[in-house]
Amino acid sequence: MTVFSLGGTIASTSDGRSAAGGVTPRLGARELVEAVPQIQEVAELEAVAFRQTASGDLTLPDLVALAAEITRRFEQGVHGVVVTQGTDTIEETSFALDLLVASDRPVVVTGAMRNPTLAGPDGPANLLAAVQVAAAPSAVGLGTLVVFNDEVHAARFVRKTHTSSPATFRSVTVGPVGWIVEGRPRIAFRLPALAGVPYRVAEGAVPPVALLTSALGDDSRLVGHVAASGYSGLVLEAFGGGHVPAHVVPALEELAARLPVVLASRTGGGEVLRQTYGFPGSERDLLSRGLVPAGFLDGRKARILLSILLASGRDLDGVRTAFDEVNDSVSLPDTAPAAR
Ligand code: DAS
Repeated sequence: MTVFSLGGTIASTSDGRSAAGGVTPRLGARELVEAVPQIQEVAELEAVAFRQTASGDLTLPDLVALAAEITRRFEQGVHGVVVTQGTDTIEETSFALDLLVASDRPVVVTGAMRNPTLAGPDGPANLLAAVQVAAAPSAVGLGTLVVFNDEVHAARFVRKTHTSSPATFRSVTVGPVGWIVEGRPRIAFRLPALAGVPYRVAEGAVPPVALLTSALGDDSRLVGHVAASGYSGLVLEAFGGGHVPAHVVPALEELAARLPVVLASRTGGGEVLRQTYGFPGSERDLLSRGLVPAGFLDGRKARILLSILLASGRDLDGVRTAFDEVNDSVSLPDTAPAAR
């Protein structure tokens, strides 16, 4: 097994000279692993200090490079990989790895909310649990997972929901796919991996994608500046099931004729509707004007997918198909009424 460290709270300590300066990422994968002797009983490990940063400074090119390293390890026979990093962006990085690593072998991302200088740091327990999951045969074929606070979450659904609680990671739409009890991972249900969708992204070449959120009373004037600002696409986190004020529709239609515009929901749970509401600015209206439905992907995850698709040269049809493929990875029971 290989553990890649990228920084974050799990790796953050003070410089030892003064408590006034706050903690910063200093510990590498080897130090993190050595602090948890129980890990040796689970797996033989290679420890790689890949980046040393706050997770908001990570970039998609960093993740493309990490995915290439992970893929190389799997080709060399490594069974599973653990990535430690800052929690602030785990919901995006884990989904990027889900898309970029085409393998059935487990990739597990974890971190910590309490740094090692505090009472009850959660990093060691999270790291041990992540290694236990990455070593488990039951984790094969599940795609990238986030293991935190003794829960196992699918990267497609998980979000950071609290600024300081160790129970910050939640998957509002589906719940955790499993948990860890007495060191044993229990997988309660299986989501098929996304590994069938091939993405070939050159390191360093990721077109910029804007993310905007609808808000009550906002005139959404930024929509009109997206193309001129050099963005290659837009993800719009709309109200509820995918709704915007009626007066925003012309600007969105105009933009969607030039760039991929993806319609997500700002709610953080469920999926964007397709065929319920008919008012101006409703999901039916917007989809009929060329916007691409994000499905169950929230705005941040939709932005990661759109960025990777544009970086791998997909056109609008290719973008549409890929959003459908990712959503179809979780099958919808066939409950639609028969056509008359
Ligand atoms: N919020 C910190 C963390 O939880 C910092 C970061 O994300 O790098 O790790």
